[in-house]
Amino acid sequence: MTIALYTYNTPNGRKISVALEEMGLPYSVHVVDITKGEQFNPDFLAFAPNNRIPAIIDPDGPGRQPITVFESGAILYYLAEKTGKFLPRDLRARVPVMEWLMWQMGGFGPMPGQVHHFLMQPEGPARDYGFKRYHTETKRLYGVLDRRLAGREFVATEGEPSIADFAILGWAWRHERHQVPFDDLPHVAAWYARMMARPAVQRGFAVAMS
Ligand SMILES: N[C@@H](CCC(=O)N[C@@H](CS)C(=O)NCC(=O)O)C(=O)O
Repeated sequence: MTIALYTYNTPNGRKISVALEEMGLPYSVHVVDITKGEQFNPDFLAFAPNNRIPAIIDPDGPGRQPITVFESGAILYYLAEKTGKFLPRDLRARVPVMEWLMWQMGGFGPMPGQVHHFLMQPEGPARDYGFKRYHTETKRLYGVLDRRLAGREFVATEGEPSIADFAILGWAWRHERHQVPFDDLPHVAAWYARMMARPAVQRGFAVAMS
């Protein structure tokens, strides 16, 4: 049965279209235009109470009953559990995936997101302060990621990516917008190229959302 994906052309939205493509799950795309305030539509808020994309409705959830899921990290976890893909069953192997998924959700998303916000502000001391603070923190996070990826193919698994890679990729996709070139991040650059070369990832980023 087809999963309904409520989304928009943003890092958090792209994480889920990438994951759905990688998992080979059928899905329909329902664009929520957040530039027009559609995230406040009561029909959307009924299952996405934080008025943010992405969210999904799976008509074939646990017990073959429908389920709704909001928060991109929770959606990735749900889809991985549903399909048995991109999240190891073994607890020791699963822990690093959850560590790096939480690392993304808690920092490598909120911090570059603030860079995007301050870049849109009128020039002045407030913009400069906000940009410097969040850009510095964003660059620190990229450094953490680069050190983690040294000698590794994927962030938290070996042989194939995990949901943590999909989560992080969504934000790395916007590295030019938050002004972090990969020149001094060789391991991030190699991982990014590796991930972007995957046909399913390309399909996930190509899904029309406007
Ligand atoms: N923690 C949430 C963040 C979702 C989020 O911030 N979504 C943005 C687009 S990337 C949004 O819907 N913004 C709408 C708004 O700010 O009103 C998640 O990972 O799902």
